[in-house]
Amino acid sequence: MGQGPSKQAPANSLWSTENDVSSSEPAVPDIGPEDTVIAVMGLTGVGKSTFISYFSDTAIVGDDLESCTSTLSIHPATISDRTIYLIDTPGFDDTNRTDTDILKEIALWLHHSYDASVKLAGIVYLHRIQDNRVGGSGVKNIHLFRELCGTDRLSSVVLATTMWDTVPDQSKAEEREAELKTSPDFWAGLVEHGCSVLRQDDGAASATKILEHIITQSSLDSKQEGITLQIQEEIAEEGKALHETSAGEVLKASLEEQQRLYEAKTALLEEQLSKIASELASLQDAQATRDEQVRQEREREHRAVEKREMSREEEIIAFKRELDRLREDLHCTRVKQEKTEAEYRELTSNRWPWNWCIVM
Ligand SMILES: Nc1nc2c(ncn2[C@@H]2O[C@H](COP(=O)(O)OP(=O)(O)O)[C@@H](O)[C@H]2O)c(=O)[nH]1
Ligand SMILES: [Mg+2]
Repeated sequence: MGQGPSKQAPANSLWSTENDVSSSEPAVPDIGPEDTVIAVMGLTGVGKSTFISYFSDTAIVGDDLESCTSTLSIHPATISDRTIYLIDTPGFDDTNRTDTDILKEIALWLHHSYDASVKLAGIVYLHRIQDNRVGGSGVKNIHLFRELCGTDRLSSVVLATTMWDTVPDQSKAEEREAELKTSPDFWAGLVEHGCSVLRQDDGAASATKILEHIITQSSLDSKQEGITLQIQEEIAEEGKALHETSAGEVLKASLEEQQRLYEAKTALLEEQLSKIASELASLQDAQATRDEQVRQEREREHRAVEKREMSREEEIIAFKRELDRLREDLHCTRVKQEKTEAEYRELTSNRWPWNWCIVM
């Protein structure tokens, strides 16, 4: 069914305070005002490329986790013997790109289409039936889409739910679908302004019904004006920069909310960090005090040992002195004794001194 290679749209800057989109290269080559162009939008992984692949062999279907359609691409497709162009748009919540970057690319393409008088015949907005979680990216994406569209001539916009084959409980899924249609947080406003809610639950068959519905709705438009989205008017007619458009405001609010969450988390982490740091400091203080106590205790012990050692040394010295004194005393006594003995021996010897006899 495919009709040649897909066309990649160039990425240009739109997120500036000065609206400089007019200076960018046109991003809609080879499509003219006469062509039927239908954009396929929705969160990453909802099945946009799969939807397009039923009509064109140039669509690249991603696996479950990684985002595959990283840039906007144009796919010639055939439906009921008629050639149309399906625009595969990068989904928000992409693993590799920011939402701002993606909104910028989609807005830029829409702006250039508008400038080149290429009107959208319709939009297929895909949503996973299990993605109604409040606060989840599915809901944020719906808000963005609502603001991207505005409220004008939305009868050829189809909101279609995918992944019906993965829901374990059919009745719960039907409740979710009813909630999507009736809740002002979801699609109620879009339905009020003419969008249809259909199911993409039967592969090529349901996809064909969706496109036929759009083509029929579009042909009912007598002026064949197609859809002019709010974001196209805001940029082209009102000269707004992307962040000043309604969709840009939604993204800005979501980024601000995210920033507030991060700030709160940072404050909490900083508080925990300073608590742990002060606990660590008081532990270190206690450890330093204990170290000082141990050091002082060791010093005291050391001094006591030194003192004991010193008094023992002094005792030894005193003993040595005493010993020396005693030795000296002994020596003197011995000398005296020897003298006395000698004297005694002399006294008691029988020998008379000869001069003594002469004198006698
Ligand atoms: N079970 C189921 N898987 C689907 C359905 N539609 C798409 N997928 C799968 O979901 C994954 C993402 O699809 P893809 O078309 O690349 O999503 P995109 O990011 O929106 O283009 C792929 O593995 C598809 O085969 C569906 O209706 N049911
Ligand atoms: Mg894709």
